[in-house]
Amino acid sequence: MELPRGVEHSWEMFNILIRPPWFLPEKTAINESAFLRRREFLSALGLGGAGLAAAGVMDVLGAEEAGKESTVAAKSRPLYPAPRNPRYNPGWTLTDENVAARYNNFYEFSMVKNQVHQLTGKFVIDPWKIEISGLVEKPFEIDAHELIREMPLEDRVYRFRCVEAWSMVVPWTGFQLSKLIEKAKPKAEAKFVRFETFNRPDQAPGMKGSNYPFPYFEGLRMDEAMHPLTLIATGIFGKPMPKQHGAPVRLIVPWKYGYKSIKSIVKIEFLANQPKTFWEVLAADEYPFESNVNPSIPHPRWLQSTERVIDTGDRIRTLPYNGYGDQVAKLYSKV
Ligand SMILES: Nc1nc2c(c(=O)[nH]1)N[C@H]1C(S)=C(S)[C@@H](COP(=O)(O)O)O[C@H]1N2
Ligand SMILES: [Mo]
Repeated sequence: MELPRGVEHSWEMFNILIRPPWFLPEKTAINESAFLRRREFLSALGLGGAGLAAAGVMDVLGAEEAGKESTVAAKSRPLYPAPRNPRYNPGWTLTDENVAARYNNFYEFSMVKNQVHQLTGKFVIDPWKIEISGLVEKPFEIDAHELIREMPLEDRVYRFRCVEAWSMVVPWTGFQLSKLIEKAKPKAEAKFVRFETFNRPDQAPGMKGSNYPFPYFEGLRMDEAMHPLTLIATGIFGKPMPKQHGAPVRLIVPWKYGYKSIKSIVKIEFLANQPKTFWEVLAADEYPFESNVNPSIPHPRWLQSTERVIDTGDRIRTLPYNGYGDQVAKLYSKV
């Protein structure tokens, strides 16, 4: 959202073909998924990475694709797909899985969406310690993978709306954050929850020499955190969370702009006062703490009334609270 200023966004909003040299059109991303399907096909035939390296495909796919499946993914594979919760199973058309997996905001790796998935090769997601601290009865630490196996996982289809005016519809796997909060037993003074992402420049190339205030941090009010729509997501499309989507665990708050949905969480802290958030620190007028999806309040640099569906390219109307108003509007009605 920062570096692509006036470039990414003008392209998003007006489809103007002014692009920096590193910009790869989405057509390229779609071609890459053809490469991946070819790779899956070859590995089914017993032709592994070596054959592909010879074919020169490895350079295109990057380290992530060359790496073995992580132990965390292997251990949790039997948990997926989790049962779909019928309450969150509307008839919406799902976004193409391969398009979603190559169109990621994850600035710790890259500011270029279709490069993120290629730069996660060194990112270690197992073991993964999560610290639960602050205003709780008993602070504790738990391995993310242990947590994933402890919690009852379910599948939910949600709309996801980025502040940059693109959107997707995806099935997340996970559990309600409220269930983890109940485990943590916050004290009565706890009114906010703060989340923090890992801090490992050696594993995440976008963090190296960056001016951003990493590690990424976010926050919710306690009632927002306790809302049944708020998820700790552990997977997507019926599989363990790929690194580029925020493995091993991330937040999903579907009625707020995407940047609230912090990835790869290492710390959950309970606080009496409203914490600062990553994008708020960078530009408070553009990315305030609350950040509910609202088509009638334009971003200072573009409109929010419509959004572009990332796989079809369709431009559709943005809904208040991203379509979840019936469930969340009451949180914001001042009496
Ligand atoms: N740690 C971290 N979390 C993050 C981000 C990030 O850069 N770092 N980007 C946010 C933004 S702006 C969006 S739109 C979503 C993108 O999630 P996706 O790649 O799974 O679609 O992640 C959010 N969570
Ligand atoms: Mo975003």
